[in-house]
Amino acid sequence: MADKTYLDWPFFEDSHRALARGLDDWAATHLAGRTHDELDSACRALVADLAGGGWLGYCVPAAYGGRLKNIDSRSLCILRETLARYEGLADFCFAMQGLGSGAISIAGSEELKRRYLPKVAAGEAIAAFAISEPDAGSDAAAMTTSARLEGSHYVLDGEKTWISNGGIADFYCVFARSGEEGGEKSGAKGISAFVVDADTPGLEVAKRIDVIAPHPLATILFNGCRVSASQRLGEPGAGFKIAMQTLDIFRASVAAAALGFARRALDEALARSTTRKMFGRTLADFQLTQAALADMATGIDTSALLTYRAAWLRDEGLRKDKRGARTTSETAMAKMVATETAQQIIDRAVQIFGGLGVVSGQPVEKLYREIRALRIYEGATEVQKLIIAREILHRH
Ligand code: COS
Repeated sequence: MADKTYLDWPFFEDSHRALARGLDDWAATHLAGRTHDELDSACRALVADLAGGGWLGYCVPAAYGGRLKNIDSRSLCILRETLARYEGLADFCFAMQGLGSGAISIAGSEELKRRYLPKVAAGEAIAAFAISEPDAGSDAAAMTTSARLEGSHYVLDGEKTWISNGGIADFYCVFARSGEEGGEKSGAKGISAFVVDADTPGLEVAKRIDVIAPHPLATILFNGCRVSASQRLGEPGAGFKIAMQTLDIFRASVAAAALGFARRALDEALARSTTRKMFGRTLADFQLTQAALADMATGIDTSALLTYRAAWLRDEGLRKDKRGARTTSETAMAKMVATETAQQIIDRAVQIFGGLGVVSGQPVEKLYREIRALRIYEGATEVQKLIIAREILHRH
């Protein structure tokens, strides 16, 4: 039984506690023990189920079919933490509906918001976020995909890779160089954001990528892909900031997902160590096991404090209508600490399970594969360090 005492912390309101309880009950019925054969159909089914439960409504604002007036970071974190504790793929499907549509919620025109966001909440459209390129991952501003304005349309050319939901998405939020401020050499400037429907001529899913914790992932090619200028998000050249603002919201939820994986690992380790007989005692009677369990529990609380601080700060900023308030460094700290710590916690859980811990299909074996990518995507740990340092040096 996962520890829920953190819900009493002052970061939360009663609505968050009710959300955590309701979701936990739903997940126990709909996700526990769920298995799947074919990845794409499993993801489509999960998106439909998450929509049916009303959970995707937390990915978009209420005016466009969502549950709350603004996207609420603490709710996103509770959702991802709980889903990850039960089933990593469900967490993935939920997270991508949010990340893939976040740029529309932040910067879309009224028309784009009305066209796309209600479908995201209803699970009728699957969303994707397309920023990374073969030579522009951590250095996102090095992107070279171009968006050339021709009359009332932009023409997109280039290659995006590591695109989650690539191949099953109905639309992609694409970041490309529209060149307002001097073409390819202008770094973060001169990048614009667009919503591109998956069936737009010139958009091709070139290659699916298999990873250790399988989820839909692909390389996407744009070849003379014509997109109406009305599909642009925000002003020309505002794309990099829109991308960073989107990541500011969802990075805290990556920390929460890591926390969910870590909590599950501790639960599994507790169950195993209190029942496994060894040398006439149980594993949990040994001080070395107790030391491991103590480190795991402390790591979980450390991560949770940073994660929910970041989420609470962002929600408070919105509540006070301080729209400019950035939580960039707090979010980066949470993402870095929670993902790195979860990796260690899960590794310890595998060790406590011994040989059984590396048997395919065991929960801790699955967690071991699932956690790894979180230390890389949405800004690798090394990038989070750069971001934290940049922010504190800037304040200094
Ligand atoms: N919110 C709003 N604006 C932001 C921002 C944020 N969180 N972060 C940066 N900006 C703005 C800056 O203020 C700057 O604007 P001005 O020139 O008007 O001041 C502009 O964006 C460029 O910022 P910066 O100079 O810091 O850009 P860099 O190219 O140096 O950015 C980092 C470096 C590492 C922060 C960036 O490339 C990054 O986050 N990389 C990781 C990308 C990532 O997560 N990739 C995975 C994608 S999803 S799997």
